[in-house]
Amino acid sequence: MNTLRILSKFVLIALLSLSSTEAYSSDSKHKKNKTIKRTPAVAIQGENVHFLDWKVVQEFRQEMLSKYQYDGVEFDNILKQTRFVESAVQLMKPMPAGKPKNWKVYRSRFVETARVNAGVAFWNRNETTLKKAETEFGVPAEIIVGLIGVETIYGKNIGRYNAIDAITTLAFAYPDTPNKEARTLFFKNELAQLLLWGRETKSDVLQIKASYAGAIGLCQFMPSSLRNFAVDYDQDGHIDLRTSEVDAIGSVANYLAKHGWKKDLPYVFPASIHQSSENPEQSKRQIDEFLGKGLRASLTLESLKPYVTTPDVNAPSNILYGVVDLQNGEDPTEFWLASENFFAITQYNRSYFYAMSVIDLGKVINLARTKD
Ligand SMILES: [Ca+2]
Repeated sequence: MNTLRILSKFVLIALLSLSSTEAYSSDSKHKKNKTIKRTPAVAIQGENVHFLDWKVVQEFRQEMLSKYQYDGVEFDNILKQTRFVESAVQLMKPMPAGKPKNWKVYRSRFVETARVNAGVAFWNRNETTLKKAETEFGVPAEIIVGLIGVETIYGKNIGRYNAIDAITTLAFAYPDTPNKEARTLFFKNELAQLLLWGRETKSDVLQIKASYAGAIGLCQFMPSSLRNFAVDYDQDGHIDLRTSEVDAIGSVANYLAKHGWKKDLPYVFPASIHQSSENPEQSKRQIDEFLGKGLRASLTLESLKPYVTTPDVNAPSNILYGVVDLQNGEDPTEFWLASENFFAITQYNRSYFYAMSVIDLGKVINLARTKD
């Protein structure tokens, strides 16, 4: 859904779950000999810093009033009760350079027994809704189930921050990073969207829970997505991404459909890279150019030849592809040919690892479900 979450997922997991970081350690002897110390609980309550006294907040207030005719009294009332959460700022700081990116390690965190079992249960109790969403939006059940599983393990990790605290803090006190300016604009807009959402739906925004980055509900929508793409799929008169699995399913399907998902289009095919021995530099340049096409499918199978091919004979020749590289630390990089649907998932979170783990988790759950 946004770039920061590529990073935030790692940070959150690293900070909140020592046991999983321990699992990456290849030195199991070391682990046995050492008492595992739990990371201290991250403070999420925050402190009262009188946001209304901040000049930047007053400027934002003026903007809300003039641009959206937002009620000043209401604004003051909400901001008076909004707290500064230092841990949200800390969690936004970039991770120190660590081990090289490793797709297999990343995948193992998301495609694992507990999550697969929870996914099977989720699918079974929402079978009708998932079928309905598939028909209506063209998004297969396995993708929706995979995505909600990767996001929150079906509501288990929904976030315990107050959305307003986290988003306000990040809008006005984003840590000093190279992208601070862009991130500040991003969170200011999300704060505006949250306030507008509250006004439009008569919701008490002080009561909305979120991740430290302000992502809300089973599918972790930012407020702008909540306003623009969430749907009341159980038709009970309001959108509730926190407790309504049906609303979350419809909202994920709608989001993907609005971000380029195409019905019946396959997602990915394994790919082989061919470096020409006659002209290695030229072929490297060509492959790098394919890899540099960004988050979109723009190449035909014909144009990829002879540098990138797939052994899968089912790969349609009349669709467009992008070349995706999944780095595996010291081990060889995996290559895939990805369709527009793969890149639609990257609109949710701009990461190849993320999109591929959504696909893999969904497929594994689908298999586990049909096996029973
Ligand atoms: Ca609803």
